[in-house]
Amino acid sequence: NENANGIGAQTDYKIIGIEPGAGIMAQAKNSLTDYGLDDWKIVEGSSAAMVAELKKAIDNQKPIIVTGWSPHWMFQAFDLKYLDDPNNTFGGAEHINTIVRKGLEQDAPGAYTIFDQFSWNISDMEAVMVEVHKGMDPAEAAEKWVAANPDKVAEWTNGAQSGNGEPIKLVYVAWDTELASTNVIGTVLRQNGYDVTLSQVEVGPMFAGVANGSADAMVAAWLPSTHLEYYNTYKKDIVDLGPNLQGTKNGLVVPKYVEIDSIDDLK
Ligand code: PBE
Repeated sequence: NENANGIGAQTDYKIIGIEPGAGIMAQAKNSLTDYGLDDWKIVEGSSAAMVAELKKAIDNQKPIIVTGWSPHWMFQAFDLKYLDDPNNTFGGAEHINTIVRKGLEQDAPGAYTIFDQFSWNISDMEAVMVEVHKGMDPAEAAEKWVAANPDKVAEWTNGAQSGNGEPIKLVYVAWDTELASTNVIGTVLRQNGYDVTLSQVEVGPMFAGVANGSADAMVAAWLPSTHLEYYNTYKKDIVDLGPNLQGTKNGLVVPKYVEIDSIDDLK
Protein backbone atom coordinates (compact mmCIF):
# COMPACT_ATOMS: atom_id res chain seq x y z
CA ASN A 1 0.00 0.00 0.00
CA GLU A 2 1.82 2.96 -1.40
CA ASN A 3 -0.45 5.89 -0.69
CA ALA A 4 1.19 9.28 -0.47
CA ASN A 5 3.61 9.60 2.45
CA GLY A 6 2.37 6.35 3.94
CA ILE A 7 -0.61 8.18 5.37
CA GLY A 8 -2.67 4.98 5.54
CA ALA A 9 -0.13 3.06 7.60
CA GLN A 10 0.38 6.05 9.90
CA THR A 11 -3.35 6.45 10.62
CA ASP A 12 -4.17 2.74 10.64
CA TYR A 13 -6.40 3.46 7.57
CA LYS A 14 -8.91 5.18 9.85
CA ILE A 15 -10.89 8.31 9.11
CA ILE A 16 -12.35 9.72 12.32
CA GLY A 17 -16.07 10.24 11.87
CA ILE A 18 -18.92 11.52 14.05
CA GLU A 19 -22.47 10.36 14.96
CA PRO A 20 -23.56 7.47 12.70
CA GLY A 21 -26.75 9.24 11.52
CA ALA A 22 -25.01 12.42 10.35
CA GLY A 23 -25.21 13.14 6.64
CA ILE A 24 -21.46 13.63 6.48
CA MET A 25 -21.03 9.99 7.57
CA ALA A 26 -22.99 8.76 4.54
CA GLN A 27 -20.88 11.06 2.33
CA ALA A 28 -17.66 9.80 3.92
CA LYS A 29 -18.69 6.18 3.28
CA ASN A 30 -19.52 7.11 -0.33
CA SER A 31 -16.05 8.65 -0.65
CA LEU A 32 -14.47 5.24 0.06
CA THR A 33 -16.31 3.83 -2.96
CA ASP A 34 -15.95 6.90 -5.19
CA TYR A 35 -12.17 7.09 -4.65
CA GLY A 36 -11.49 3.34 -4.46
CA LEU A 37 -10.27 3.48 -0.85
CA ASP A 38 -10.79 -0.21 -0.14
CA ASP A 39 -8.39 -0.35 2.81
CA TRP A 40 -9.96 2.57 4.68
CA LYS A 41 -12.68 2.70 7.33
CA ILE A 42 -14.79 5.50 8.72
CA VAL A 43 -14.80 5.32 12.51
CA GLU A 44 -18.16 6.18 14.13
CA GLY A 45 -18.20 8.30 17.27
CA SER A 46 -19.41 11.76 18.12
CA SER A 47 -18.63 15.32 17.06
CA ALA A 48 -17.04 15.98 20.46
CA ALA A 49 -14.89 12.83 20.32
CA MET A 50 -13.76 13.72 16.79
CA VAL A 51 -12.52 17.13 17.93
CA ALA A 52 -10.82 15.55 20.95
CA GLU A 53 -8.94 13.09 18.69
CA LEU A 54 -7.99 15.91 16.37
CA LYS A 55 -6.60 17.97 19.24
CA LYS A 56 -4.65 15.02 20.60
CA ALA A 57 -3.09 14.31 17.18
CA ILE A 58 -2.15 17.98 16.74
CA ASP A 59 -0.62 18.14 20.22
CA ASN A 60 1.58 15.20 19.17
CA GLN A 61 2.07 16.41 15.55
CA LYS A 62 0.69 13.08 14.34
CA PRO A 63 -1.21 12.61 11.07
CA ILE A 64 -5.00 12.35 11.34
CA ILE A 65 -7.95 12.55 8.96
CA VAL A 66 -11.39 13.59 10.22
CA THR A 67 -14.81 14.35 8.81
CA GLY A 68 -15.12 18.12 9.08
CA TRP A 69 -17.52 20.89 8.14
CA SER A 70 -17.82 24.66 8.03
CA PRO A 71 -18.73 26.75 9.81
CA HIS A 72 -16.93 25.26 12.81
CA TRP A 73 -14.70 26.83 15.46
CA MET A 74 -12.04 24.15 14.88
CA PHE A 75 -10.82 26.09 11.81
CA GLN A 76 -10.00 29.02 14.11
CA ALA A 77 -8.54 26.85 16.85
CA PHE A 78 -6.26 24.71 14.64
CA ASP A 79 -4.37 25.05 11.32
CA LEU A 80 -6.49 22.78 9.12
CA LYS A 81 -7.21 22.17 5.46
CA TYR A 82 -9.90 20.38 3.49
CA LEU A 83 -8.68 17.61 1.20
CA ASP A 84 -9.69 18.36 -2.41
CA ASP A 85 -12.76 16.42 -3.47
CA PRO A 86 -12.51 16.22 -7.27
CA ASN A 87 -15.44 13.76 -7.44
CA ASN A 88 -17.63 16.17 -5.43
CA THR A 89 -18.68 13.35 -3.10
CA PHE A 90 -19.19 15.90 -0.29
CA GLY A 91 -21.44 18.08 -2.44
CA GLY A 92 -19.46 21.34 -2.55
CA ALA A 93 -21.05 24.49 -1.16
CA GLU A 94 -24.40 23.90 0.47
CA HIS A 95 -27.11 25.76 2.35
CA ILE A 96 -29.16 25.11 5.50
CA ASN A 97 -32.93 25.14 5.09
CA THR A 98 -35.80 25.87 7.45
CA ILE A 99 -38.49 23.17 7.44
CA VAL A 100 -41.85 23.39 9.22
CA ARG A 101 -44.75 21.02 9.71
CA LYS A 102 -47.82 21.04 7.53
CA GLY A 103 -50.55 23.17 9.11
CA LEU A 104 -48.21 25.51 11.00
CA GLU A 105 -49.10 28.37 8.66
CA GLN A 106 -52.77 28.08 9.71
CA ASP A 107 -52.13 27.32 13.40
CA ALA A 108 -49.45 29.95 14.09
CA PRO A 109 -49.23 32.35 11.13
CA GLY A 110 -46.91 34.78 12.90
CA ALA A 111 -44.41 32.04 13.75
CA TYR A 112 -44.65 30.74 10.18
CA THR A 113 -43.82 34.21 8.81
CA ILE A 114 -40.80 34.47 11.12
CA PHE A 115 -39.54 31.04 10.06
CA ASP A 116 -40.07 31.96 6.43
CA GLN A 117 -38.10 35.21 6.79
CA PHE A 118 -35.29 33.80 8.96
CA SER A 119 -32.01 34.28 7.09
CA TRP A 120 -28.53 35.14 8.28
CA ASN A 121 -24.94 34.59 7.23
CA ILE A 122 -21.91 32.59 8.30
CA SER A 123 -20.32 35.40 10.32
CA ASP A 124 -23.60 35.92 12.25
CA MET A 125 -23.70 32.24 13.11
CA GLU A 126 -20.01 32.21 14.03
CA ALA A 127 -20.52 35.11 16.44
CA VAL A 128 -22.91 32.95 18.44
CA MET A 129 -20.77 29.80 18.14
CA VAL A 130 -17.66 31.59 19.41
CA GLU A 131 -19.45 32.62 22.62
CA VAL A 132 -20.79 29.11 23.18
CA HIS A 133 -17.36 27.62 22.54
CA LYS A 134 -15.93 30.03 25.14
CA GLY A 135 -18.43 28.59 27.62
CA MET A 136 -21.51 30.80 27.42
CA ASP A 137 -24.87 29.07 27.70
CA PRO A 138 -26.34 28.79 24.14
CA ALA A 139 -29.61 30.48 25.15
CA GLU A 140 -27.66 33.39 26.63
CA ALA A 141 -25.38 33.65 23.57
CA ALA A 142 -28.48 33.71 21.35
CA GLU A 143 -30.12 36.46 23.44
CA LYS A 144 -26.91 38.48 23.25
CA TRP A 145 -26.77 38.15 19.46
CA VAL A 146 -30.46 39.04 19.07
CA ALA A 147 -30.02 42.14 21.27
CA ALA A 148 -27.00 43.22 19.21
CA ASN A 149 -28.68 42.72 15.82
CA PRO A 150 -32.06 44.46 15.91
CA ASP A 151 -32.03 45.32 12.19
CA LYS A 152 -31.63 41.71 11.10
CA VAL A 153 -34.23 40.52 13.58
CA ALA A 154 -36.65 43.21 12.37
CA GLU A 155 -36.40 41.78 8.85
CA TRP A 156 -37.39 38.35 10.15
CA THR A 157 -40.34 39.63 12.18
CA ASN A 158 -41.52 42.16 9.60
CA GLY A 159 -45.27 41.76 9.07
CA ALA A 160 -45.54 38.82 11.48
CA GLN A 161 -48.47 38.97 13.86
CA SER A 162 -47.57 38.35 17.50
CA GLY A 163 -48.39 35.07 19.14
CA ASN A 164 -50.70 34.57 22.12
CA GLY A 165 -48.56 32.05 23.91
CA GLU A 166 -49.06 29.30 21.32
CA PRO A 167 -46.53 26.48 21.83
CA ILE A 168 -43.79 26.12 19.23
CA LYS A 169 -41.59 23.03 19.46
CA LEU A 170 -38.24 23.25 17.70
CA VAL A 171 -36.17 20.13 17.12
CA TYR A 172 -32.43 20.20 16.54
CA VAL A 173 -29.28 18.05 16.64
CA ALA A 174 -26.47 18.98 19.03
CA TRP A 175 -24.11 20.33 16.36
CA ASP A 176 -22.60 23.72 17.23
CA THR A 177 -24.16 25.25 14.13
CA GLU A 178 -27.64 24.11 15.07
CA LEU A 179 -27.28 25.02 18.75
CA ALA A 180 -26.62 28.56 17.53
CA SER A 181 -29.37 28.83 14.92
CA THR A 182 -32.05 27.05 16.93
CA ASN A 183 -31.45 29.16 20.03
CA VAL A 184 -31.46 32.37 18.00
CA ILE A 185 -34.75 31.67 16.20
CA GLY A 186 -36.20 30.36 19.48
CA THR A 187 -35.31 33.63 21.20
CA VAL A 188 -36.94 35.68 18.44
CA LEU A 189 -40.14 33.60 18.56
CA ARG A 190 -40.28 33.90 22.35
CA GLN A 191 -39.91 37.67 22.11
CA ASN A 192 -42.83 37.64 19.68
CA GLY A 193 -45.29 35.93 21.97
CA TYR A 194 -44.71 32.22 21.43
CA ASP A 195 -44.13 29.56 24.09
CA VAL A 196 -40.99 27.97 22.62
CA THR A 197 -39.44 24.64 23.57
CA LEU A 198 -36.20 23.29 22.13
CA SER A 199 -35.83 19.55 21.90
CA GLN A 200 -32.50 17.86 21.13
CA VAL A 201 -32.80 14.72 19.00
CA GLU A 202 -30.88 12.69 16.40
CA VAL A 203 -31.06 13.58 12.69
CA GLY A 204 -33.64 10.97 11.64
CA PRO A 205 -36.09 11.82 14.45
CA MET A 206 -35.60 15.53 13.69
CA PHE A 207 -36.97 15.08 10.16
CA ALA A 208 -39.56 12.51 11.29
CA GLY A 209 -40.84 14.79 14.06
CA VAL A 210 -41.55 17.67 11.70
CA ALA A 211 -43.07 15.26 9.16
CA ASN A 212 -45.44 13.63 11.67
CA GLY A 213 -46.33 16.92 13.37
CA SER A 214 -44.95 16.08 16.81
CA ALA A 215 -42.52 18.98 16.23
CA ASP A 216 -43.31 22.33 14.60
CA ALA A 217 -40.05 23.25 12.91
CA MET A 218 -36.33 22.75 12.39
CA VAL A 219 -33.73 25.15 11.01
CA ALA A 220 -31.13 22.42 10.42
CA ALA A 221 -31.59 20.76 7.00
CA TRP A 222 -28.21 20.75 5.22
CA LEU A 223 -28.97 20.56 1.49
CA PRO A 224 -28.86 19.60 -1.27
CA SER A 225 -26.38 16.84 -0.42
CA THR A 226 -25.83 16.23 3.32
CA HIS A 227 -29.40 15.38 4.34
CA LEU A 228 -30.65 14.33 0.91
CA GLU A 229 -31.76 10.86 2.03
CA TYR A 230 -33.74 12.23 4.97
CA TYR A 231 -35.17 14.97 2.78
CA ASN A 232 -36.34 12.52 0.13
CA THR A 233 -37.87 10.23 2.74
CA TYR A 234 -39.97 13.01 4.28
CA LYS A 235 -40.42 15.64 1.57
CA LYS A 236 -44.13 14.84 0.94
CA ASP A 237 -44.96 15.49 4.59
CA ILE A 238 -43.00 18.68 5.32
CA VAL A 239 -43.02 22.32 4.23
CA ASP A 240 -39.59 23.46 3.00
CA LEU A 241 -39.18 27.21 3.54
CA GLY A 242 -35.81 27.33 1.79
CA PRO A 243 -32.34 28.44 2.90
CA ASN A 244 -31.71 30.33 6.14
CA LEU A 245 -27.92 30.27 5.60
CA GLN A 246 -25.69 29.88 2.53
CA GLY A 247 -22.13 28.63 2.15
CA THR A 248 -21.72 25.60 4.39
CA LYS A 249 -19.27 22.88 3.40
CA ASN A 250 -18.42 19.29 4.33
CA GLY A 251 -15.34 17.21 3.64
CA LEU A 252 -12.33 15.33 4.89
CA VAL A 253 -10.09 17.58 6.96
CA VAL A 254 -6.46 17.22 8.04
CA PRO A 255 -3.98 19.40 9.93
CA LYS A 256 -1.97 21.53 7.48
CA TYR A 257 1.23 19.64 8.31
CA VAL A 258 -0.22 16.44 6.78
CA GLU A 259 1.43 16.29 3.36
CA ILE A 260 -1.49 15.29 1.18
CA ASP A 261 -3.92 17.59 -0.61
CA SER A 262 -6.63 15.46 -2.13
CA ILE A 263 -8.84 12.53 -1.20
CA ASP A 264 -7.23 10.91 -4.24
CA ASP A 265 -3.93 10.88 -2.31
CA LEU A 266 -5.39 8.33 0.15
CA LYS A 267 -5.33 5.67 -2.54
N1 PBE B 1 -22.88 18.17 10.09
C1 PBE B 1 -23.15 19.45 10.74
C2 PBE B 1 -24.24 17.60 9.93
C3 PBE B 1 -25.07 18.72 9.52
C4 PBE B 1 -24.54 19.80 10.42
C5 PBE B 1 -22.21 18.43 8.84
C6 PBE B 1 -22.09 17.36 11.00
C7 PBE B 1 -24.40 16.27 9.18
O1 PBE B 1 -23.43 15.74 8.69
O2 PBE B 1 -25.52 15.73 9.11
